[in-house]
Amino acid sequence: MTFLNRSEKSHAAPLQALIFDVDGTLAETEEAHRLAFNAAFAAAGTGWDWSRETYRRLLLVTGGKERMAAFAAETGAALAPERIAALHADKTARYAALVAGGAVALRPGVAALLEAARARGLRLAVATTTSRPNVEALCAAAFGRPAAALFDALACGDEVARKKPAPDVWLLALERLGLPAETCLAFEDSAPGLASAKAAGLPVVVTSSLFTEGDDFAGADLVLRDLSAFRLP
Ligand code: XBP
Ligand code: MG
Repeated sequence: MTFLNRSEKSHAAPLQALIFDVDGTLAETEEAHRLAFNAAFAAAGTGWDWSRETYRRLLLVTGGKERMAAFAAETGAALAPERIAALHADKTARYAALVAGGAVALRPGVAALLEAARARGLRLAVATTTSRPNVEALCAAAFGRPAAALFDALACGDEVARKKPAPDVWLLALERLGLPAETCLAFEDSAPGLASAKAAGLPVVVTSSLFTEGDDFAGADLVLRDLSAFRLP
């Protein structure tokens, strides 16, 4: 499937960069996040254990710390911010160990698309809600290289005031690329991520993922099951 050739549109700016969400887009990472959350909960004796069904619902709250706070609020178990931060730090360490142990692979078509983009002279960036250590863990496991060797710009969740669906992290990626939104193409897997990228003025390709299959992606410029059939304009 070739993404609609932007030059077919009048006054379409030439494509200069691809910007990727990470979780669910570059790789099916959310199951590893879920296991890491549950392992941290067990170690801390919280009695929490998020099923896939519960986690799918909780993913509407972007950001692991925000997600735990939302779950605590709905169960009436108020958790102090320090306790949430400590739980999240433990979860992040456990997630990195799972990824380093090979728990997560790139989704179909991702490596080939990154390579084709580089061959075309396009720039590459990341705009994700997760934290930089998690991006580094995925890049090390999937590419054997640090994130900065693969991407020209990275914008991560804790660097912005408002997480997705706010546009902040995409705007930060555009700022770091030094490019206007209309010269870039965004790749996402979730409805909050789609809303975030659209709010930043980007055209968006959505590849639904394990926890977002069947969600409403109205407004996306292209919706695919994965990137194996995607071709650059
Ligand atoms: C992913 C998220 C993150 C991950 C967990 O959003 O919302 O919170 O689920 O990672 P996106 P953290 O795919 O839009 O980047 O625990 O580090 O937040
Ligand atoms: Mg995502």
